[in-house]
Amino acid sequence: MAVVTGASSGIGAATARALAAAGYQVVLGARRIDRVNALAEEIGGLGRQLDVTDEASVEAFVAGLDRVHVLVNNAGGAKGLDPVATADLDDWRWMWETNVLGTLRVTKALLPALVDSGDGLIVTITSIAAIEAYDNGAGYTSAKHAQGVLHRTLRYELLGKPVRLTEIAPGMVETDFSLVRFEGDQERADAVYQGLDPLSADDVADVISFVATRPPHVNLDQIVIKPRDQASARRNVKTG
Ligand code: 8X3
Repeated sequence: MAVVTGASSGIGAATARALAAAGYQVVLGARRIDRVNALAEEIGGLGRQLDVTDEASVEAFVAGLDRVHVLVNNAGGAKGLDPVATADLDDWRWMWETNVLGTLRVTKALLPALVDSGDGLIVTITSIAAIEAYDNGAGYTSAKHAQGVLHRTLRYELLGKPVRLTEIAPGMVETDFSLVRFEGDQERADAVYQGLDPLSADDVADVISFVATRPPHVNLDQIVIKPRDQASARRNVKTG
């Protein structure tokens, strides 16, 4: 069984599809229950409502999931692109709650089921923002760094237990990521990906499916995946 958070759209939805195609029974979690149910039906999986910022919601989500082979921590995102000098505290709170504490809550709750499976895998979708800092991005880069460190710490703490850990750190992927970051401003979101060839959610899901189908002794620790047109968070074919 594979569990995917943030499975209603983007990388999460594409990953749920890819893991189902690889033969997994997939449990899809997201706040938008109609969307996860529709996708679950399409791929023969199970949709369940999940708000990773809410302890009770996480508890209800994991109830009855006793043996989990794969957990994909995908729920998260960015809000705003502001310099530290004018940082919006609510945006920061949202980013830390979803990316960092959300990953912590779900991972903690499913850890016993992952160990009990005898061959567990935790895939956490961070970002190149978990590795680099960039101007106006501190709310997001700090949250992604923290999420990355949480995940990498577990790699040490679980040594000797039958659980693998893979961090996937994508660069530009065309999903509704920028639409959320810019609060629904479609023009501004589109401009991010115009003039270059970004990754698609399927490109990333393909790699996650590869990771999940390696034999149990093979641990892909960290995978950075960017479009050819992007060399770093701050440099792409448009910026030069
Ligand atoms: C987002 C990475 O390169 O779009 O996680 O800022 S990038």
